[in-house]
Amino acid sequence: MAENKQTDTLVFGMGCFWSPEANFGQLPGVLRTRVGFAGGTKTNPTYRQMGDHTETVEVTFHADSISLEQLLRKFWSDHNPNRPAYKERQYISLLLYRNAEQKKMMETVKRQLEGEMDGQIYTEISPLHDFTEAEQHHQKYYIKRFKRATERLLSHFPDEAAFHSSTITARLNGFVREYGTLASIKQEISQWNIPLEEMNQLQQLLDDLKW
Ligand code: MHO
Repeated sequence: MAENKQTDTLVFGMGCFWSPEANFGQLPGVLRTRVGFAGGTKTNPTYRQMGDHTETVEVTFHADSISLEQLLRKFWSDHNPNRPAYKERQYISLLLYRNAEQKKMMETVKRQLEGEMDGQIYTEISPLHDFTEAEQHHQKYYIKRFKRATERLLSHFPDEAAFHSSTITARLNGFVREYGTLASIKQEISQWNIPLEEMNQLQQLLDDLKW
């Protein structure tokens, strides 16, 4: 996907980070995703020792293709923020704003939804300080269940980090989790602003992958 359009990022927690990475990664307008730990104070958190941090997803998106408001509405419609927190803060419903504009939009949409459902939404809205990327095996967790396809895809990237941060990996990670279809990914790719040769290679690759 073209990188030259303006991008924005949103960091949120809505339970185990594997699924929301797949769910948001399949959305047209989303450029890349990664999972990590945020919202707490512990330095250098890891999966085994995340301290007071929460499992979160960082979504980078083209704001003129998908709006922050759309993402926030999806965030609230796709999990239950009323669920009591367990395992301390690991799985809380959490929105982390990067600036005053994001904070305002989060509070506005939350208020609107509370009005619509006539109830309280227990989502914490806090400032984003640090986002620590989770261990590599947690990135694009679902696609890696498909070992042959992953190896095939990986061979098209210079390294694992490039594979993890690519748009096509985000889409396919959603597809294998049954968010979105291969047909819709192929259709979307046909609109991408990339050189024809690259486009043909990508479409061929999608046809060749065995799931
Ligand atoms: N251990 C749980 C959650 C993993 S998630 C990265 C599971 O296997 O589903 O917290």
